[in-house]
Parts: sequence; C-alpha cells; structure tokens
Amino acid sequence: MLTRIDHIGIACFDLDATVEFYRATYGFEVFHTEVNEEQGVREAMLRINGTDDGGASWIQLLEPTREDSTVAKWLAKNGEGVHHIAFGTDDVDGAAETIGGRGVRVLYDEPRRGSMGSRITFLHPKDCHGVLTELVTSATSAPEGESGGH
Ligand code: MC0
Repeated sequence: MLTRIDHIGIACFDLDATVEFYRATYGFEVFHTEVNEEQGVREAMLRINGTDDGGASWIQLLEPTREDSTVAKWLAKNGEGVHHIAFGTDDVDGAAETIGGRGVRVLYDEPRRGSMGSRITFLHPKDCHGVLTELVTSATSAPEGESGGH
C-alpha cells in the first residue's frame, strides 16, 4: 500500500537561505520550486534519489507565504525543523480509506493538489505518535508551473 518515503518536509523561515545551506553543505540542487496558495507555502524540492518515473525521494523545504498557514503556525511554536513525513503510494484514495478505517483521522475528504502535480492527503499527527504524516501519489507527467534548476 505504502511503498516508499516520497519526501521529508522541512519548515524554514527563509527558503533561499535554506536552499543554499542544502546546496553548499550536501550538494543537493533544487529540482523544482512552486507556490501552493492553498497550503500557504513556497517550496523547493531537492531530489535525493530516483528518476523521473514518479518513484523518487525528495527533501521538501517549506516557507510560509501567509501568517495563518499551517506551516507559519508550526514555525511560531516550534522553530525550524522536520514538519512532516510523506509516504508514497500508487493509490492515495485507497490508502487514505484503508488507514482511515484503522481509526486514524484523515484530514481531507478528498486528496488535494501537492507538489509537482501530485495528489496528497494528511493524517492527524495526534493519531500518528506525534508525526504529521502525508500520503502522496506522484504525477507521472512533467511538473507544471514555476520550475527550475535541472
Ligand atoms: C500541529 N501539530 C503537529 C504538527 N502540526 N505535530 C507534529 N507535527 C506537525 N507538523 C500538533 C500541535 O503541536 C498540537 O499539539 C496539535 O497538533 C494541534 O495543532 P494546532 O497547532 O492547534 O493546529 P491545528 O489543529 O489548527 O492544525 C494541525 C493540523 C494542520 C495537523 C490539523 O497543521 C494541518 O491541517 N496540516 C496538514 C496540512 C499542512 O500541514 N500543510 C503544509 C504542508 P498540542 O499537543 O499542542 O495540542 S503542504 C505540503 O507539504 C504539500 C505542498 C506537499 O507535500 O506537496
């Protein structure tokens, strides 16, 4: 059902400075950037391994775009750090239904748009031993919107 770690989401105050840290320290380059207005984030995706077939693993750096976003709220309380983990699945609808049936709160009735055209939903951290957990099905098509770096 869940086949891989799709990404680790890391909340930061300054996306450009954090991108530069990951480049200078680890050699990870930005593959894609976008603004997700619904989620209230500007994000950069750094590919750690894998290819363009939808099975890659990423570091996702997240900067809030507005004060009332979930990431802004989380940063104000916790400071920078790991915000969520995302598991990859070929079937986010089915995985959400199965996991919801096991008593875990699924935060969205229907999956929403995630990074690079993916479909995502979240599980409540209080039902997951303190970890905000995302389920994601990658888009197999090329990403749309703002992109760069590759
Ligand atoms: C909140 N809590 C967390 C947490 N966020 N615990 C672990 N990890 C997190 N990231 C905890 C709080 O500390 C609090 O615990 C309790 O959950 C309730 O949180 P709250 O601060 O009162 O806030 P709520 O209830 O208004 O919202 C929490 C909730 C929300 C998880 C429902 O953050 C949410 O809907 N998250 C999903 C969407 C999201 O995060 N989007 C941003 C990434 P205490 O013990 O103090 O009660 S978007 C993204 O990642 C996309 C673009 C993508 O991957 O493609």
